Amino acid sequence: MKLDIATPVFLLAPLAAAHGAVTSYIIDGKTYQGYDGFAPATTPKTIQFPWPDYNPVMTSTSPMMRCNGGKSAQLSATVAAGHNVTAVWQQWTHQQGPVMVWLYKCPGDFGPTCTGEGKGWFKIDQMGLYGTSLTSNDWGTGIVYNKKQWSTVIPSNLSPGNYLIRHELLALHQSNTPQFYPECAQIVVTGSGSDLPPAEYLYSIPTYAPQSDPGIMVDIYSSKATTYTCPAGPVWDGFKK
Ligand SMILES: *[C@@H]1O[C@H](CO)[C@@H](O)[C@H](O)[C@H]1NC(C)=O
Ligand SMILES: [Cu+2]
Repeated sequence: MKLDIATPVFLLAPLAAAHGAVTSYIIDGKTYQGYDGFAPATTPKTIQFPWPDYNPVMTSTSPMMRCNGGKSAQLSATVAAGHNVTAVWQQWTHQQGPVMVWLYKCPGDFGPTCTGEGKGWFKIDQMGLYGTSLTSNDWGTGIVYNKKQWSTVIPSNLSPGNYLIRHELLALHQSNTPQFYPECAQIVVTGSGSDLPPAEYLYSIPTYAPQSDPGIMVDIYSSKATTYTCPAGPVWDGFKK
């Protein structure tokens, strides 16, 4: 390949620095700093699994899909069922594609036995297209673009215990080139609830859907569709009671 010497290096650098990741969480007014993927040597202990950089995961089958590479964190945050977890992105640059928020109930303690293995992931929140044009900014990720935040209610009757919470942005701005941005954190859900979704709402990550899923492999520019269906099905209705 011929080097284009007319392209100054400073114009290339921002491309690498674009995209985004969840960088902190807010629960009941308290901020929990996330992992700093750019200063791993000095990052303090966090509730968030480590992630390498702001770059996307490019295939739904990648091991990076689960938690952007991280496997554990040193801390956890407590949240009462019925309260909100707000994820914060220091930066986010895309406006087409869904937001999906997932939970995974640990069999016991956090750590090596709670890395999100097996068919235990379920959605508690999602927003795809809320308008009628795929090329518009009327998407969940468009809201994240504007607010740099996403708030999700922990279902009020959710069974208490140790959970991983996984925030996933699926960017669809490049035709048939989906970009996934998943990050995970450790939360302790309190309360006296007993709900967990039935088996048909549980997924392994990877792979909750093939790369060919119509909610993943999308050309928003040539598609005539006026609706969009998130991959991996709906949020369980039982949570909305
Ligand atoms: C909790 O999150 C929901 C969903 O985004 C939002 O409607 C609600 O205003 C939030 N509540 C608080 C107290 O922030
Ligand atoms: Cu990007």
